[in-house]
Amino acid sequence: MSSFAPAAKRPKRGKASADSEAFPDIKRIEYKPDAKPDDLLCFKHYNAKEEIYGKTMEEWLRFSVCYWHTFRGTGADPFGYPTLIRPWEDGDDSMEIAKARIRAAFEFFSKLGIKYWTFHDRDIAPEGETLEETNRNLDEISDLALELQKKHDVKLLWGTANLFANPRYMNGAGTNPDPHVLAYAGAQVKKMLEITKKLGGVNFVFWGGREGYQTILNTDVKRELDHMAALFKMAVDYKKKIGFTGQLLIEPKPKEPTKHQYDYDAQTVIGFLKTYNLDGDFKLNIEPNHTTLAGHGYEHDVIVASKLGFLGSVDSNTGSPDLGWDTDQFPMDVKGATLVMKAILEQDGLTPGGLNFDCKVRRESTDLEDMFVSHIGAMDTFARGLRNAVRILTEGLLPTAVKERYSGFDTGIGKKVEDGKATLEELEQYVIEHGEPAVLSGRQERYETLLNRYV
Ligand code: XUL
Ligand code: CO
Repeated sequence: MSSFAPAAKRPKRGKASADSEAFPDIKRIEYKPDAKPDDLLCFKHYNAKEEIYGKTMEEWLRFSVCYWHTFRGTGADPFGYPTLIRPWEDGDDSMEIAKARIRAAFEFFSKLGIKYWTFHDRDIAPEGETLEETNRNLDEISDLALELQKKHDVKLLWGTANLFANPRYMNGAGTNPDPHVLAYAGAQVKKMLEITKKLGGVNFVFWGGREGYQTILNTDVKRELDHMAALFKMAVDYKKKIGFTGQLLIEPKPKEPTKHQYDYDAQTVIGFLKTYNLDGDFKLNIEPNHTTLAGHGYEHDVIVASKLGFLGSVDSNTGSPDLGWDTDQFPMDVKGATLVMKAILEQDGLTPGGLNFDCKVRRESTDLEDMFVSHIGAMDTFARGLRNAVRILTEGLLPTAVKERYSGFDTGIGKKVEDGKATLEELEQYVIEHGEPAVLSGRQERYETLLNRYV
């Protein structure tokens, strides 16, 4: 691997002024239902203000652009240099470029008509020599972000602290064996709760990329989980102290970068929250690419989290079904989007959460236009998912079939079981009286065929 030198310096470019456009060739993206197939700079299905099932499409979908992929992604991978050379970047991590970049980002959000964005502390402002200098950088850039939010009518869906990239976090943040590192993580969370509040953020996310272990041989699992819970508890206390009213969210992921991550999947996180009495203060931010990494189907964690009352937001992306890692691709599968939107409609929306595009264009998708087309394609996919899910729920065939399947629990012995009033003796007596249960078909193919009628 020694032949892989650090990324090549980019050519120096002219600095963008505060007024010049970053995307001069692209106009505001409009809804054109009759657009020809090759007219890709428009929405064919997403019509923000259209009322459907009691809300506008914009209210159901609450799309959000993520800053780290779309404005900090370079296309670099473990084997290759950056490929995504943006005109407002010059290869330096300076405050000047941070300002040009965030201006470009807000132009991008408003040309797409996307009303929310998300970022980590370290995405928007460079780290300084000390925590104090870093925080000053963050204050300055977040002041500009506040100005741009007002100018473009864009809101912050969530903020988060990057507790994984800096080498100090290589053995964990909240789960680090060194309390000095945990203290640094706490300081970062404190500052980002303040910045998120300042920007009117409606959620705050914790994603534990380094909260786990590479080998269980050097790891005290119980102490690490206790420490992580203690850090979350401090965040809850500080949130209340400063009057931040956003929803706290945990984003499950089973692995990558760490071999085993404690926030493995939705059910694991819900168990963790209940174990540490944090279930009243947190919900989940589900990312389907993480769900598939955990060995589940695309929609599994969205549905499980929703049905157990914990679905707060969705990092709306997908993996590549033939790969076993986090490719963070734009969601383009209409069937998956239909099932996710069905779950969201069934819980009457995601508010204050949203559909955050935690996605990156491919390393090979190097045009500025690819940034737009990727988001448009994903927004149209979810708009179709929404329209399909509305038809499924309005016509009612699928939900009725599921309800019917469990109807034995609506009365008699089934109802007693559901109410927690049945005993094993009663169950035995029931079988003695009724004999062998009938064989009932699960009718999987019927359900699959029915779903296909709507997709
Ligand atoms: C990593 C991931 C993160 C979180 C925020 O897989 O999804 O970008 O969404 O830290
Ligand atoms: Co994510």
